[in-house]
Amino acid sequence: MTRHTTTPFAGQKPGTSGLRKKTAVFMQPNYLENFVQATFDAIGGVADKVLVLGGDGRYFGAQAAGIILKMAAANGAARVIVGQGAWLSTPAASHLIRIRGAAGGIILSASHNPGGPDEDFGVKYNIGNGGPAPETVTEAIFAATQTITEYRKLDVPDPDLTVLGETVLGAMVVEVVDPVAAYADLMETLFDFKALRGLFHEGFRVRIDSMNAITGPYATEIFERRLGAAPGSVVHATPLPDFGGMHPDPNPTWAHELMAEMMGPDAPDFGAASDGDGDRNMVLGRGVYVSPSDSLAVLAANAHLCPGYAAGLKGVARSMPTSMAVDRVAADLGIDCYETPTGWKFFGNLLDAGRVSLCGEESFGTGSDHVREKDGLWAVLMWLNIIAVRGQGVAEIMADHWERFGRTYYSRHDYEALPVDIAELMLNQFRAAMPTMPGQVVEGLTVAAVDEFAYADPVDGSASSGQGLRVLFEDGARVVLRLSGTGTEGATLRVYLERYEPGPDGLTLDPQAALAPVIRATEVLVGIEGYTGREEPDVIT
Ligand code: G16
Repeated sequence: MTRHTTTPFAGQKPGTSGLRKKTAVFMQPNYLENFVQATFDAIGGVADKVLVLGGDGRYFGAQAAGIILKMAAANGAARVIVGQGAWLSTPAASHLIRIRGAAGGIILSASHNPGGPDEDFGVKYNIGNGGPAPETVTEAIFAATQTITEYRKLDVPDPDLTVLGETVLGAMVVEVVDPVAAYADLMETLFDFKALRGLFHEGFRVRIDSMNAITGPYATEIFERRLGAAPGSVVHATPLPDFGGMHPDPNPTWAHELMAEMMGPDAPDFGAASDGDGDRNMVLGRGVYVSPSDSLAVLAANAHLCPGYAAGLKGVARSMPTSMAVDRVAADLGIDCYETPTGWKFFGNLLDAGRVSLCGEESFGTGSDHVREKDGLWAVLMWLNIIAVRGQGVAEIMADHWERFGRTYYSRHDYEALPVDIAELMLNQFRAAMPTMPGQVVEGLTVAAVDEFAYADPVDGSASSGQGLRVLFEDGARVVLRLSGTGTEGATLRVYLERYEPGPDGLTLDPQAALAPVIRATEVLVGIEGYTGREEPDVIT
């Protein structure tokens, strides 16, 4: 019996990056099955197709993989390539889809959200280019979830995913692969591993915090085995179902152990943290935190020092709320810089069309055309390659960058788990007041323009509206407001703040101090405390 009748669940609408819900929601009978069958139906079925499957090791991941394999078999798939133990980092899954010519892949992860029976789970579908499904596909999936009446699943025991090699499930081949090898090999083609080995041989010290999530095995293989970093350089290196209680979001708040180490006495030369599924990164030097927007700008300015990018960049792209630091680098290099809505899926067309080779977001994501996802360890390797070639530490590289391009002070303030109606009311009131704002002087800043970001994809013309409210001030300062599309509890308000300082003076301020007038002006214009009762953000990046 492979056909099972079912009825729709409300709210199976993919957000910024796939469907994310509390684990218990996903574990209720038919919930995962409905979403997976809707995905298969929305992409025209999976009969005779090859798929990739894996996830970040979080609770319910292996069980979900078993269910999905039995569904793929019942739906007639030819082969599913699955990471051993149902493990694959998101960038590694993207790479496997591409090199194996798969029709697409399913990634089991709620990314940077905590994991465990009381925390979060997620499922996202990536298309044949290796990248997240675009909105046309996610909308078709959502539509299918609303009318679903049956799903297909073989009634057989779960396949064994602990042993490498091929087995047969119904008429489908299940191919269990080493999750790390192909990805680590790809990294060797992009970066100068000989120079990096030299760096470590000379005693360069790193601390790579994998936050008990999926990058542990990847980082251990690449840094400790292939590059000769000291044993123990990778910490929290074993993926655990609940991430050992860590919140695998690589930012100063959640990666506080790494922050303390890097800001403390006898800090290593370089530090980095990854998120649950390995696509995000946070970069630190001894005593220095690098904001993600600055990291993108530094990588763009120095990419040519790495073998895989020696020919120069075709163009760069950033999400709209990401700071404009990379725009200044692009202007200097004479290459295009694209501004897209939040969500890696919006970079896919630009990468496929060869318009850009490097992209990034303020949300700790950077990547290139080597895959179609952001890639945390890739970013770390690029930084180390640049350090090895320039012979400078992170602090010197940052100082040099700001001296050359000026500094874009940047910070994001998050207000988490707000009541949805309050958050929406606040933004609706702001929207209604927008026409009255230009020309107003607030906390010494003059409002130059206010708008709501909309995007027309320059490659296929697809349009996306309602992508963030923007206030531009006359001195070039900016604030952006939007609600997160990745949370699972209430609404998360994100407030993105920036101000440009051309230098040569004023390049070494504390970002919160440098942004104080913009922060005050935002409070006057939006009234966050009045609506929410919150005096402080929950997370500051
Ligand atoms: C996802 C998306 C990113 C996005 C981030 C934050 O990252 O892939 O493109 O910037 O969420 O989105 P939001 O502000 O809507 O929460 P990840 O690492 O969670 O897949």
